[in-house]
This record gives sequence, C-alpha cells and structure tokens, in this order.
Amino acid sequence: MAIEQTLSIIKPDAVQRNLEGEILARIHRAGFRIVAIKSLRLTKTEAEGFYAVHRGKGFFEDLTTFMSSGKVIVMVLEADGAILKWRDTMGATNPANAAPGTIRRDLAESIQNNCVHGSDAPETAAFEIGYFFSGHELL
Ligand code: 3AN
Repeated sequence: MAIEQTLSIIKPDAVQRNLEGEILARIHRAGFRIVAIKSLRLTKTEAEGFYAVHRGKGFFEDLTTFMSSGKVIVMVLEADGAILKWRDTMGATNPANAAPGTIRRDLAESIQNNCVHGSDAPETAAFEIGYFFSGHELL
C-alpha cells in the first residue's frame, strides 16, 4: 500500500466532552503519524464550504450549525493507506452501525454528533487538507 495523507477532525461534541486525549491516543495506537494539527473554531460559512458536497441535503443546516458550534481539532494523518485506515478506525457514520472498538461505536452519541471526521477518497483528502493547511505546514 502507498503512504497517504487524510484529513481528520475531532468534532465539537468530542472537544466539548474532553475526548481529545482519548482520540489522539487511538490515532497513535492505530499507527498514524500526525503531520499537522491545529485547534480552531469554524464560522458557519467555513463549515458550509467544507461540507459543500452535502449542500441541499436535509441534514446540511443542522450539520453546519453543529460544526461551527465550538472548537474543533483539525489534523493531517499519514500512514500506509491512511484514508481507509482512518475510516476503519472511526467506524460507520451512524454509531449504532459502527463496529465494536471503533471511535464512533465507543464514544459517539448520534449520527450527527459522531466525534470525528475523515476524508472518504484521495480527491476529497486533497481538497480537505488544502482547506485547512498550507504547504509549509505539511513538511
Ligand atoms: P462520514 O463523516 O462518515 O464520511 P458523511 O460524509 O456521509 O459521513 O456525512 C458527513 C457528516 O454529516 C457526518 N459525519 C455526520 O456528522 C453528518 N450526517 C451524515 N448523515 C447524516 C444524517 N442522516 N443525519 C444527520 N447527520 C448526518
């Protein structure tokens, strides 16, 4: 497998519940390198831009309000096959359907407040990493 980078977010629900440390520990245990990391609060417009692919869906308004409701931790993770590997570590979008031992199964409260985000394909990862990080932050 090739070394890849993926964009990961610890969402406002998890930060609000002080779960950053638990999630970072799982990231390291799973074998990712954290290439870049920052803490920030998205504006509503920035959240809408990030989730532009979901514009028009029923959950778009609530999702972007939620994602701009508090601080998030944004990271670039690197590993062999990082995109799929991080999605496996997160578990399914709906925590009720997520496999045992995954972050969402163990920690998430609902399909919206599901603690973490991960890119779903190489093109999405490139867009999402560029949304938050400049080239010099990824050295
Ligand atoms: P994932 O984050 O697993 O890739 P996406 O990209 O389908 O899932 O959805 C983006 C985010 O939108 C999810 N992480 C979740 O917070 C929210 N979401 C997705 N589907 C729903 C839904 N049916 N109802 C409420 N929120 C949803």
